[in-house]
Amino acid sequence: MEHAADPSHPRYRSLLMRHRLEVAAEKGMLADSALIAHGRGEAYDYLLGERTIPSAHIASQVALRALHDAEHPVLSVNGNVVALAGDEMLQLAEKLGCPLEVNIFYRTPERMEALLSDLNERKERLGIDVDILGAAPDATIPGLKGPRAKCETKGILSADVLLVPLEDGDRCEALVAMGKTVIVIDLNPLSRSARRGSITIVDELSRCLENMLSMSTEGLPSLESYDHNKSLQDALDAIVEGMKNGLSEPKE
Ligand code: PTJ
Repeated sequence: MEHAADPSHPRYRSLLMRHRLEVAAEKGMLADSALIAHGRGEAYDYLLGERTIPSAHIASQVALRALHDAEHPVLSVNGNVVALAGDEMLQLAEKLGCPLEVNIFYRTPERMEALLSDLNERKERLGIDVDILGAAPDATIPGLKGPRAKCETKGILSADVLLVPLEDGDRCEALVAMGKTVIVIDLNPLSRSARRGSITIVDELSRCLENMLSMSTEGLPSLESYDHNKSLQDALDAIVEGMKNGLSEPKE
């Protein structure tokens, strides 16, 4: 992936993520509102101190355990997710031995094609063997209307545990209503997805995936030990704390 700025730049990571979105936009992979969604995420990340807070770390451990213990785990990806962390999502799918499904909110045949071919190129470059689903939807998510309901029977429809980063609130609710364990990654602890998900990791997508990829799947905390509301409240508290102390540590 091309680099937007010198790695020594203090805002290098942020610039790199923006650059990845620019490249993906040029390839026709993104929704028109993708950059707005990213900007909202960036704002929350800034307030969280651009770090993985302890409650997010625990939530990601619980999430990895739930995915690892699942009978049929599936990782769902949209345009922003492929652009920002397509490699890491493929690597996580390989680590778990599960499929990845392209499932986008603003669905067009052109975007599906662009995302599937980008993922297939990444898969080849990384030399990993992962099933990439989404090209042949044969089912719909009950309770949702229109193209965003489309999914594959052997993927999202039959999954017992699903990872849905940067997910739309409606779809998250519909998946939970199907009885699935829905793992959300979302920097906004107040979003409908964050609140409605079964497990929510309030962390930046690529940072969270790097953490999950470095974790052993042994000895992780179980879902029973996870307190969803407390985890979200911790994220809000971290934002408030950061705001109170913000000026004592200058940011670039
Ligand atoms: O590719 P599509 O058609 O499925 O569309 C994808 C987007 C993201 C455009 C679509 O799902 C959308 O509009 O999402 P929302 O409703 O704006 O929600 C995105 C959520 O992700 C927001 O709560 C953001 O704070 C959060 N977010 C954005 N960037 C990141 C993030 N969370 C974690 N890491 C990020 N990098």
